[in-house]
Amino acid sequence: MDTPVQIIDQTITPRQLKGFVGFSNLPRQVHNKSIKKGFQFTVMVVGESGLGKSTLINTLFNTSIYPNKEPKEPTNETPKTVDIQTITADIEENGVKLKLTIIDTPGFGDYINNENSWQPILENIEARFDAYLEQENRVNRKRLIDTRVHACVYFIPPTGHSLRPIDIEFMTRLHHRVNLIPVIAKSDILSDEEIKSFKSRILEDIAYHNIQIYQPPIYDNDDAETIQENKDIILSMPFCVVGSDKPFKVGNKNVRGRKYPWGIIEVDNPEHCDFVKLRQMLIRTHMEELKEYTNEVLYEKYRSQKLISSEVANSNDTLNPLSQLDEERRKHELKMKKMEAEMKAVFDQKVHEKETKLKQSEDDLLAKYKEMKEKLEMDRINLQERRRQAERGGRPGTPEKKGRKFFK
Ligand SMILES: Nc1nc2c(ncn2[C@@H]2O[C@H](COP(=O)(O)OP(=O)(O)OP(=O)(O)O)[C@@H](O)[C@H]2O)c(=O)[nH]1
Ligand SMILES: [Mg+2]
Repeated sequence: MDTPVQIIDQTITPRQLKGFVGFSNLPRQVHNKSIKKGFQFTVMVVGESGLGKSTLINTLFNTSIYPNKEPKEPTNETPKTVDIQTITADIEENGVKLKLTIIDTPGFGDYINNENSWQPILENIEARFDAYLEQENRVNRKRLIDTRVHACVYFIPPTGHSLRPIDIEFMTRLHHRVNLIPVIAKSDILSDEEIKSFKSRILEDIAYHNIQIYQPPIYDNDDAETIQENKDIILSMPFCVVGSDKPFKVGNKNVRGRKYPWGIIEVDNPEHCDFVKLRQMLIRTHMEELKEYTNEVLYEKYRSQKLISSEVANSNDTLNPLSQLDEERRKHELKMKKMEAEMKAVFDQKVHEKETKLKQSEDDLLAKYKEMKEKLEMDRINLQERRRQAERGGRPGTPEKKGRKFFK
């Protein structure tokens, strides 16, 4: 006999453990597993040629992910579209492995007509979503390889004015598919004042166009220090960055920076630029957040939009039986109407041909009739003439005599 399920009032009472149980080790277990598997992280860099994309990536990961550039062979050919290049690097720090993928977009904004520069980039991001979706739909989903783009660093040229139409277009087209992190490139060429006003102008433009850039979340249960750190990060956006892998001696320290006649701009000095804050957010504190947001919000939105559109397409294919009958009847009626029209056209054609023929023979008959009539008339005249001659006594040409007597 089954015992009926009892609904028990579940008042949760905190219990004191009498000794060490061990589940506090759970975060460590998860952590160790992730370390063993290694982490995957994919960053995209977008910006015009020469804005320092490759240099910044090398500076961020403190390694030569990008080899030194070979000087380009002069060529008459200019590529017509944005090219997309992928570099993968396995890096390791204190036993933690990171499979880093950098997606570079040389050619963005480099053409006379840059109208659709954003398109191949959006297509690339969506193709990566599709690849993930395809893996999720497989029967064996044990080892999903995540090649989705987790962050897109967008390089704004250091003009000091405001966002250009191409920047606004790019961000508007991409913000619902990727975590956008706008940065002011080569900010060492701008003064502190210029950076301040440029930043606020950019933020105004971003707000005006309802562009969503990545915002690190602030959790109430974080410690005060983390909350302050996150607030500082948010306040510094869009980060003004400087890239350099050249070390210089400052005092007795080696620093990475760019040398000017008046001094050195240090990459890793938060007083000099926001490079440290970008690295903090992208690599040290929010890498997992960026991945989660990509998975739970951006990818989820893409996936459901895709499902809805494929359902609509399917529902057009599979109508219910009644509408299927209706559809068939409609098709049949159309076919009948078409046949009717064709038959009528053939009939009209035939009638027309017959009419033309009849008209022709009517004309022929009329002509024949006329001819015969004329012939008959001639015959009649001839006969009359002969009759008159016969009456005159067979002498043609003799006029009739008056008072002529007949013998009996
Ligand atoms: N002043 C200044 N120059 C920089 C900075 N970052 C890079 N550069 C210089 O700018 C030039 C181009 O840098 P790259 O990193 O190759 O630029 P890129 O955006 O990758 O260029 P493409 O690969 O052609 O798209 C190099 O001479 C760099 O040394 C920076 O922050 N400030
Ligand atoms: Mg480059």
